[in-house]
Parts: sequence; structure tokens; C-alpha cells
Amino acid sequence: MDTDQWLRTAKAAGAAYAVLVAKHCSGFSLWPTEAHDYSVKSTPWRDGQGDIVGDFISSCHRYGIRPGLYYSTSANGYFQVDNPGVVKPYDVKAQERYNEAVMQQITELWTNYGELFEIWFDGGTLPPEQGGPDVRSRLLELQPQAVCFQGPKEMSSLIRWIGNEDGVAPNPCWSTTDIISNTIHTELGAEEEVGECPQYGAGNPNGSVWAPGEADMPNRKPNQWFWMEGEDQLLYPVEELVECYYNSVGSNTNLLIGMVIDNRGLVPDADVEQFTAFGQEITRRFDTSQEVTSGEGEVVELIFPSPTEINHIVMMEQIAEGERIRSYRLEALVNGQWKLIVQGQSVGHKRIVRMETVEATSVRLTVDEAVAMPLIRKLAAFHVL
Ligand code: IPT
Repeated sequence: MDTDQWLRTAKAAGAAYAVLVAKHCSGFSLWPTEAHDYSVKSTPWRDGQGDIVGDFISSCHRYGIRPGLYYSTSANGYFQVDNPGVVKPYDVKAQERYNEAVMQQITELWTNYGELFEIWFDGGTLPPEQGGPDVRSRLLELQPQAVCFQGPKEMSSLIRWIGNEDGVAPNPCWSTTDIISNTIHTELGAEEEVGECPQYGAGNPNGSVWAPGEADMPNRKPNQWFWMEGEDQLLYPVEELVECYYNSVGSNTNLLIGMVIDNRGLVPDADVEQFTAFGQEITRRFDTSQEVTSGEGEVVELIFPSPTEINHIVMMEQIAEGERIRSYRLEALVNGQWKLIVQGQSVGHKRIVRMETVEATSVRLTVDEAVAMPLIRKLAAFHVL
């Protein structure tokens, strides 16, 4: 196993953060936990002395990638726990034992490996009021700054599931919402019902919780999160990953791509090629703009020194000050005439607009509706060939 190779590959893909699945639904733990024996400790690998979590975190630091850990509390085969984090068939003592094991394990993961950028609660985490472990107190104590995917709703940096594993966010897509997974079980019942609720993916501009979207998808399809021999042909073609980038990052949503590890403990060669080509393609498209500006107010204009061919516009709001835009218009000045390119609603962290090539001398962003003074961190035009 070589976690450096994993992180080198993530870096080549352009990743800013990486999340290791420290324990998936089986319960098998990739670090030598004190909670039970179902872990790397009981394997012949490195004579039971290995620690994949530790290696992963060190490699993240080596490659300048922010580390995150996935630890689901909602399912654990070893304890016969299934969604939403309940021992089945239910037994009070068994549930207590499970809750204690969770507390022990999260304490290990959140104490022994330094500051975590993101913590992933697959399927949310059952709150103590409903018989779950007190994850939120431990988080507030040990990793209060972490971005929590479907985390306890009291956390200050939440990120929500976009509602599918296809790398697609809706448009518009708002950073605020009323619904995150932790509230799902309390307020709405089963997750299936929530799937029907458009707010889950798109958010709500008037929502009470700041929880932008994260679109997770595997790098093999359909839905292949795990490695199996002879399945290289299932890799998403790079063009399709690029399309997912437009549909997620380009729609105010983080993109999280699964990375399988093979029986050598490495990212398979074909996947290294895929991730590297993907990173190169994104750089090729978006590294060099024709022109870029920033500004504030209802109208921000991007002026070219001479008529310039463009076919992409990227907008970003200064989201540290909130997501303020509610509707906007983009126009280009072509042969002395303003031509409407697109009308839209949400911008947020980033909105990427693709358009037919025009030769423009200026691009104008007009904010038609906003809840406060629009702060435009970036307005940039590109010509992607
Ligand atoms: C699904 C969980 O139920 C959901 O809450 C979220 O965590 C999602 O995974 C992340 O991909 S289950 C999956 C089979 C859609």
C-alpha cells in the first residue's frame, strides 16, 4: 500500500481536499481502534501494526491536500446496526454498546490525527434525542471547525448531500436550505420521502441553514465505489467527468469523486490516467481567462481591450458575506449591441456559463434581484477550444 500514490493522484486531479473512508458499513476499521478487534490490527498486514488512517493523513499533508475522514454512524454490520443508526432487531443493551463504541471511535479519529477539514456522516447521524450517540458534543469539543457532511445540524460548517451520486446539482442551487440529513429523521421521516422534496438538492434561498451542496460520485459507473478485478472499462470517460464538473462545481456545489484502491493497495493505473487527464482538462479550460474583474453593486462590467472571442463566463460571489444574488442577467457587447447570453437565479460560490462563441468587447453582469449589495469576487470570460 502506498497512500502517497493515492494523494499524488488526487493532486493531479486538482483536488483541494480528500476524505478517507475510515470505516464503511461493514464496521471494519482501517486504524487500530481500541473499540473492538475488527480492524487492521487483526490482519497480517504489517503484522497488525499498520494504520491506514495515519498514513493517509501524513500523505495529505505531504501533498498539500486538506484531510477529511468518513465515519458513518448510521450503519455498521459488525454491530448489526442499520439506517438510521439503530441496532436491529432493537435491543437496549446492544444499542448502548454500539453508542459507546461510536463515541470511542470518533474520539480516536478526531483526537489522534490532527485537524480535519471535512467529516463525512453518510446518511446523517441519529441525534441523542432519538437514541443515537452524542456525536455533536464530541464534535464541538474536538473538531468544531470541520465541515460536516450531513452532520449534526448545530454545527457551523455544514455541507449537504445533493441528492444523487451522479455528480449533478440542480440549477438554481442555493447554499442555504431548511433540510439536512440530521433533521430528516426527526422532521420528515424516511429519506425516501425527502428524495421527493426538491429542496433537498436545490436548497432554498430563504432557508435557515447555511449548508452548501456536495455532489459525490464514484469514478466508475454505474455506482461502482469499490474496486473489482477486470473492471477498468467501467471508468467514467474524462469528457463525462468534465461534464460533471460543469454540473456541480459550475452550479455552486463541491464535487467529490470516489477513488477505488486495488488489491495492490494502489489507485489502479487506468484510474491514475483518468484522474490526471481530468485535472489537466480542467486546468486547460479554466486556468487562463481572456479577462477577469471583480466588483460590487447591481452592474459589474468586464471590458476587453479589443474584440475578443469568448464562450464561457465564470461568476463567483464573495460568499464569506453570504449568498446575495437572487436573479441575474449576463449580456455581451457584440458589434456595438448588447446581446442577452443567459438569465439565471443562483450564483453563490461559482456559476459556470457555457455559450456559443461570440466576439465581444464587453460582458455585463446585471443583478436584477438581491437581498443585499451584490459582492462579485470574480467575473471572468474564457475561450475554451
Ligand atoms: C446515501 C445516503 O442514504 C444519503 O444520506 C447520502 O449519505 C448518500 O448516500 C451519499 O452518497 S445512500 C446511497 C446508496 C445513495
